[in-house]
Amino acid sequence: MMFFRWLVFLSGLLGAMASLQADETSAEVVLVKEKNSSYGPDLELKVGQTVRILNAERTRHVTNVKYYAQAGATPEIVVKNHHDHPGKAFDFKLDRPGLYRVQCLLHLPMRMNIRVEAVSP
Ligand SMILES: [Cu+2]
Repeated sequence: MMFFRWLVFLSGLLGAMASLQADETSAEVVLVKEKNSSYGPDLELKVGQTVRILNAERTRHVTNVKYYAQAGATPEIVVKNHHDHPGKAFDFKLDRPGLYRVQCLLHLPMRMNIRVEAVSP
């Protein structure tokens, strides 16, 4: 009986550790799939997270990412004319709070905003 309880405790502990690891990984890297010439809905993320853009269709895309520290600020180029080949992915890191605008050069309606919040200490 004692052994059985110990086993239940141990498997619960291992399960908790496994889910913690999975959460940490998924929190750091956020997957955005290019599909139907769209990046999907706008996102709200945190400083330190990485965006992974995966071209999940056969069409080629050319991604530009601009960073705005605040509304009306001069944009800063984060990703310039990245050729997104079908089946391939690339990453960029959200290293500051503000707005990141993702835009495809080939399909002008194809765009997405990522609002990035500072991480509270
Ligand atoms: Cu495109």
